[in-house]
Amino acid sequence: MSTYLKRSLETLASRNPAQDLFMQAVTEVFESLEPLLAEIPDIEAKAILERISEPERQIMFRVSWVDDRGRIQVNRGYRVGFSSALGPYKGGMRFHPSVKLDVIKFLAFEQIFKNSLTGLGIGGGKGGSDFDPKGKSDGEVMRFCQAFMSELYHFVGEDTDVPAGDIGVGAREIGYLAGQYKRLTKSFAQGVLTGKQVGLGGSLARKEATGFGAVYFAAEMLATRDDSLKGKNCVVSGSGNVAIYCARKIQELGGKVLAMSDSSGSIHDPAGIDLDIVSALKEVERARIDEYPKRRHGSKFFPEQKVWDFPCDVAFPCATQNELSLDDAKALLENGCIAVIEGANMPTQPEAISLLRQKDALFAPGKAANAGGVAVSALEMQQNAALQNWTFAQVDERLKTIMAEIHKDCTFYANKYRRPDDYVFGANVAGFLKVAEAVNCYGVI
Ligand code: NDP
Ligand code: 2IT
Repeated sequence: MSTYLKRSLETLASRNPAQDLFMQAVTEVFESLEPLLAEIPDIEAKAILERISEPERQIMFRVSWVDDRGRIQVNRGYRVGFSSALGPYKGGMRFHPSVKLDVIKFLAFEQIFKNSLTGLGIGGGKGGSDFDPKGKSDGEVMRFCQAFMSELYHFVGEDTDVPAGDIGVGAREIGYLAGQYKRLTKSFAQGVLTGKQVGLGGSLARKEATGFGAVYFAAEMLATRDDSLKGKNCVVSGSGNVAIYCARKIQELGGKVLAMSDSSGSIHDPAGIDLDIVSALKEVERARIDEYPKRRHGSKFFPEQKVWDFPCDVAFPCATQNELSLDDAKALLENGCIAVIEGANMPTQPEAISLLRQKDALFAPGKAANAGGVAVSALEMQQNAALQNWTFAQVDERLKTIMAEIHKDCTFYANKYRRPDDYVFGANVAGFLKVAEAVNCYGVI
């Protein structure tokens, strides 16, 4: 590793103690940049790595709210505006008990390069809270969202920072957040949040976009080996927004989804998962995945198993970070898996990625493969600004084109630097170069 890279990473680690996820995300990107450093001396001369790895702003705030039993609850809210080099901060908000600054920073950092890859003029940001929506009533979720936005509204705006959903934040939460924003600012300001319900100015196909996009990306990758998803056995981890629409598109393209999961375990259905049941359980009833076998003959729930334990051709991690370990990668490869496509953010551990690459399995990193969600968020911003509503087919067509372009960019840089099929390298370099150029053009700010 070059001394500049080494020094940058060491300084960052000492300045950000106990931020392992953030360091994991930065290390992967920085290591990809090694071959560029000699070629572009300005990266070091203009301190691009130092500037790109220090967030422009980080906001943390108290969120006090009252639960259904009249007790006062206190959570912590976050919003990290990492880079506005390419546009307003853009990225989701995560409500999950595991949320801490480290989580939000790694997500915001990844978002910079993902958003750059979309080519749509959006900077990188992320936010959230350690609030746990599980088991909360609708009224509790609403009061929490209102309290959260009562502080956040000072910092967001359609030209400054445009949040959206992530784990635990879907259209319901975005609606409550938008309502409070409207109440506090006395302005309709549709474009301040994306992922809204269609009736509130949301875009058709936003809900589907991340999952669909990941499968479009998978199709592009497989096509480079004259292959497709048709007839492929697939497993998809998670059963939330990304997982459900990933599984739907796999089925539409002729693949079979054999297993899905939630944090309590996995379901396996040899006849292929019935997504209407999963969707009813998860999107409507907010139930647990172990209910599935009660409604579907021949399927089974496995509390101790991950989806990677079931034989498949293609695997789609769509739940959370670091959910696919080295042992999981070994199990996948032993069972004949030929490709892993990340619907989630950073779900595959670095050692697992190395092994998959060594064994010539195709591997798509989240910042490329799951960029469809934020891309359609940007299309939502465009529709809001132009007071337009595009059809589902129009948005889906744009999404497909964007995913194909991202795939092309990744392979272009992978081939240019003689690292064929290295999508991690291709995505990091393609995403980085646009941001670096913009940072340089602004001068020292
Ligand atoms: P959801 O909240 O809709 O679903 C999350 C799913 O992952 C649930 O099945 C959940 O299970 C499972 N999960 C979450 N945390 C854990 C954990 N710590 N351990 C095990 N399982 C867990 O979120 P999304 O589908 O929106 O997000 C999934 C992933 O995709 C995240 O990594 C997110 O950052 C990423 N992503 C999301 C985008 C979007 O547009 N929503 C865009 C791009 C990436 P349980 O219900 O039991 O907690
Ligand atoms: O990780 C992500 O890209 C998201 N959660 C979606 C962000 C967005 O602004 O739509």
